[in-house]
Amino acid sequence: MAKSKFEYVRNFEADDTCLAHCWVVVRLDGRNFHRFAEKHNFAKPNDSRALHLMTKCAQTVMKELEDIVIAYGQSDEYSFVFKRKSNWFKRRASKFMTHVASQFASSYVFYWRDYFEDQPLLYPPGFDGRVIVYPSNQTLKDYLSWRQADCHINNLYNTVFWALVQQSGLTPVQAQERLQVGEVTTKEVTLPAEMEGKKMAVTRTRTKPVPLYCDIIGDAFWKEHPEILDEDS
Ligand code: DGT
Ligand code: MG
Ligand code: MG
Ligand code: MG
Ligand code: MG
Repeated sequence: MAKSKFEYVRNFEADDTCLAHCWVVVRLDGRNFHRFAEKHNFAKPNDSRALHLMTKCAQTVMKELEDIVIAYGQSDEYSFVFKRKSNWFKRRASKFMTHVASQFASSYVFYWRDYFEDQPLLYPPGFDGRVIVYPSNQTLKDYLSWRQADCHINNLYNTVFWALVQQSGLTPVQAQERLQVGEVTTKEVTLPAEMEGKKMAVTRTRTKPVPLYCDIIGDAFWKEHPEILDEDS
């Protein structure tokens, strides 16, 4: 093919290839969802419509895009893990990130009415994205544990804090003292089924991502689903 004299501008493109053999994680986060939640009358602290819409979008991303082995979401964020050996778009970080973000954002608008029947969408939501590369199974599991621990800290604490203040009449200081628990640890915990706010989608096959609501910090989940981290899957 003939080349024009302008071809050289390609050399200005930065190389953003993700390091080989590493897990590639794309994390999305809703832009200014503090405001978005208020304007759309999200229930506090957890709006199940909003959380289930997020999971629907994550399932759509997993179905439409290649090589995603697990996704974990909470609040206004979702993380997507691409398999170590993925060579999708030659592992270019910008391709991973922009495809996930745009597919997720368009799904959020597309499926909005299925979840928010009586609440019109008032303006177009946006999501930022970042790419993080993890070199081992342990660092990947620690990343996911970090996000779920963040979920526990925010949800458990906020839920109980506001119940103490709004329902039991404690002052914020009294509620905070009551909830003083020292350093947060991330050992295995059993979550009450009715606790909304932490959600994750796991896929075993290309075509059917299944939403699960469970602990991923302890070993039990990873022992039950060895295929997720399987080098050859
Ligand atoms: P950002 O991400 O820097 O653009 O700004 P925000 O406002 O999105 O901040 P972020 O992502 O740290 O915090 C998420 C916000 O979304 C937080 O203000 C609470 C809100 N949010 C997320 N899920 C729910 C929910 O289910 N109910 C309510 N009421 N608010 C929620
Ligand atoms: Mg933020
Ligand atoms: Mg946000
Ligand atoms: Mg957030
Ligand atoms: Mg094109």
